[in-house]
Amino acid sequence: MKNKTAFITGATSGIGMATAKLFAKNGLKLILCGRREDRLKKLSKELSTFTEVHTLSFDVRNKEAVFSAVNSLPKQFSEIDILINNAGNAHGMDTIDEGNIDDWDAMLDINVKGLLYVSKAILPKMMERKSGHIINIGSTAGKEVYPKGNVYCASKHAVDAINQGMRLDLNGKGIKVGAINPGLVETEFSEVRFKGDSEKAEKVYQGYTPLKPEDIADIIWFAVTRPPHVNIADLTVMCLDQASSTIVNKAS
Ligand code: NDP
Ligand code: 8X3
Repeated sequence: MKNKTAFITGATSGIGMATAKLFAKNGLKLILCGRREDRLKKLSKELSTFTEVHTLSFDVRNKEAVFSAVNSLPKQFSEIDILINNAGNAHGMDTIDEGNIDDWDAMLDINVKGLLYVSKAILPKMMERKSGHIINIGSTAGKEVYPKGNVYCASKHAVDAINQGMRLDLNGKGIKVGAINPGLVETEFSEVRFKGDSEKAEKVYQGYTPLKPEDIADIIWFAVTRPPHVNIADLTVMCLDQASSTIVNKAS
């Protein structure tokens, strides 16, 4: 794995950051992405003791910015072996009649279209080299809809469909495609969903032991370290206290 280069979207927080740290400790060259430049700088400094790091700050919603960022990569970072399509969030949690249209736009533009733009920008070189590995971060929300989850669940169901479609279309091209679908993971996810209302965000994880971002990073690492003929196509993971999108045992 030491000579491989990984491109991680959403590396400034949560699952993406934990994955960046684990990859760095294992010596992968890293391209770390996110909008918050201060965090990218800090992370890059921290991980540069382990490996070479390049940062790209762009909003995945902006297709020109996505393509110009990917096309700006210095030569030593231009051959991407692993793409972790992780950037994304939920915005709001409302019934469909009360939902905020700007939240709907954000979720569909970031979680679905952003993932497509980044993949489209990175795929040509993987196709040329007949080699690559794309991991799409889906969700249990991409397998099952929960009350007030409507559009977030739709965006993650779309990730599930895109993951399947990518795998079909890239079959025979030497490129692995797979999804990791986490259940509840304690990250900044709920802070973002509830627009900075920390009390509401904390309540999501009260009374049970949620997954940690490092748990998902471990699974991503497992997926990328399988032998060449093995592709983890679709993996769903929940914490022990969670049985489905709606059933979480809060009495542990
Ligand atoms: P965090 O909020 O901790 O991290 C989200 C990351 O996405 C940040 O690095 C953020 O960077 C980036 N991001 C968000 N919007 C944009 C944008 N417009 N352009 C570029 N980057 C963006 O959440 P998680 O780590 O939990 O989420 C990561 C992924 O995991 C998401 O796809 C989420 O849907 C999925 N997931 C999360 C679960 C959970 O319970 N936490 C469960 C299942 C799936 P920045 O703000 O700097 O741009
Ligand atoms: C994040 C998990 O259950 O909050 O995708 O939708 S959930």
